[in-house]
Amino acid sequence: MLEDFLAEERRKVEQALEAVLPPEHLWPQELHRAMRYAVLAGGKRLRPILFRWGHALAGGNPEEVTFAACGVELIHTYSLVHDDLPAMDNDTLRRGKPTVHVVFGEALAILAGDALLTEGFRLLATYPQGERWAAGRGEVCRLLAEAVGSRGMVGGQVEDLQAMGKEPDPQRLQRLHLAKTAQFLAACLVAGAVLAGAPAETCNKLHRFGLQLGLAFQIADDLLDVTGCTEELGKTAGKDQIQDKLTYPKVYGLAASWQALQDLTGGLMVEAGELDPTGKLQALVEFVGRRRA
Ligand code: GRG
Repeated sequence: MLEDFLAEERRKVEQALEAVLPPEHLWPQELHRAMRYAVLAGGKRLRPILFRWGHALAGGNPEEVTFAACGVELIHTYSLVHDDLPAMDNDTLRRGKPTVHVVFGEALAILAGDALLTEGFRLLATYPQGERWAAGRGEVCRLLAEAVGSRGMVGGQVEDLQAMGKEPDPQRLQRLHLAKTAQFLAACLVAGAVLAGAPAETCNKLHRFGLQLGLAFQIADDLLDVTGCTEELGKTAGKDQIQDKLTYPKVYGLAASWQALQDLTGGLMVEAGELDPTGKLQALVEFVGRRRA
């Protein structure tokens, strides 16, 4: 049931991504090829799925927000393309394929990332179409801009780079994980709910839940970097240790990090059951807790 639900969600998102991405035969062809290569290379599609489920939980029809949800996947993919650049993590493998700068060159990778970020916000500002969604679209753009800007993901990326090689610091780690990963995931869930006209109380509840889910997601990511293999992850394993990144295992060790992940997902399962009696949010929590890639 869990696998079927997530597979079906992914299928719908992939289909919509295919439709919203600029076609390769249109000028500028090389840029569009790079954008499509990055986005259609695969990935879990967790952020658009959270967006759709935030909408469903607040009483909306998720099919109405799929194009908007594609916006967050484009924004996410821009961050991966830029993160892999030589000036940042300098990685050659992502989603099981050579990274964008390896295939298209560094300049085009920078520009493809820029275009994906811009196009992502264009989708959020455009969909769903129609006057009755206008206020919701504006609010969604605002809250996502906050989550991925200097006080969110980009700030987290700066902290990530600056914390390399420094002493383990639990407070800094928490701030880094919240900013780099959790705020964006939480904002995706809330954005869907905002488009369904959810009251502030519901949005706040989903935001708190999304932040915890984001922390669990990032702890799992830190653990997978140590325990996963490159083939399964689709990206180079063991890089955090090589680059001496500030991670959960670095601060707490492996056993305590596993325990923290179990504790967090245990609490999230209970909350997810309360927020969503259909069990689909619980399916997402379970996926985050036991993912292998
Ligand atoms: C370059 C502005 C800028 C930000 C980069 C997202 C990010 C910040 C860096 C990527 C590296 C990383 C470990 C980030 C933490 C968030 C995270 C685990 C991203 C990977 O997301 P997944 O696992 O990727 O959802 P897929 O490929 O499944 O979509």
